[in-house]
Amino acid sequence: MSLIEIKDFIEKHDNIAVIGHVNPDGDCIGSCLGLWYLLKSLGKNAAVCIKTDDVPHHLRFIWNPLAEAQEGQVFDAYISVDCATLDRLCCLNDVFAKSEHTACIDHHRTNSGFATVNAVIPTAPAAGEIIYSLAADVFGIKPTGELADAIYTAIVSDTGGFKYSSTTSYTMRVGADLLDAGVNGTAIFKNLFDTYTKKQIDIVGDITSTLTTYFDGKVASITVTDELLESKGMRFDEIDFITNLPRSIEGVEVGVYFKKKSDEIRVSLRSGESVDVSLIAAHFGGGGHARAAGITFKCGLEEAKKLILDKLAEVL
Ligand SMILES: [Mn+2]
Repeated sequence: MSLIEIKDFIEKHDNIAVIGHVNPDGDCIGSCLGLWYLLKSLGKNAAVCIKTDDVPHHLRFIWNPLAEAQEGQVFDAYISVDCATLDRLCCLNDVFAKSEHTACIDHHRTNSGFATVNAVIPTAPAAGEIIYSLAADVFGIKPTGELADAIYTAIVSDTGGFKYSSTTSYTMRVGADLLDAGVNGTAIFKNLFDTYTKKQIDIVGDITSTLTTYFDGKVASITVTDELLESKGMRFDEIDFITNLPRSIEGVEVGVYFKKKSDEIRVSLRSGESVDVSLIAAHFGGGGHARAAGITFKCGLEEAKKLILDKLAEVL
């Protein structure tokens, strides 16, 4: 299905909920917010179903609390953004599953198209790029101001600053258009990639002390527990910046970040060129992209490590 159908869908409804995924990242926050600004400019009642409290520390600069859905707010349509599966929606899962007025805007290849109207474009490196196309090419609204800032933040986040292999020449043209529209790219880059609290720098030593390599250095892992974070008075989203660290070691094909969070283990996989980690994630019921994917296990840390390392042994 195409973005034209998303346009028809939006035109048919007046009270629209925009829903992101659990553990929202920069693409999720920027894309949901971007769609919200677009819907507002089209005269729609809309809200983003992401709680202001759940917005990660490094994304607070872009978030607009006015976008947050109010308790008991009534909607007649639902659009999921940047979310690969129904059970990863950050809220309203049951309502979404039952409603016939649902749409999905996403770029995850593993997305099965769980809404009534689906625009799943796996060649887009970020959902933000799809929001740009929807605004500029389909609605004829060239993003400016807060809409442009939100989309730029989304794209820069999911492309690692236009550097991942998912970045296309079109992505760069979208970036150029957004800069022409007045986006302060330098400020957004600084907020996303170059601003740390002293606590964040201090904890890096604790985290790198867990660094372990496997399979002749082709795999490297780090492990962070909620006990460590509690002892530092920090939240998991404050250390998102270390996710790519194991993968960045010379010779490493797959970087693994194990997070022990109360009774579950979250695993983030990052790969170089040879391993499609979305297949590994999908094997365990997770999802993501070829170069970046994730899984949640309901088991102990050592068991999760064994499952992942055994699977990696098969594919390396
Ligand atoms: Mn994304």
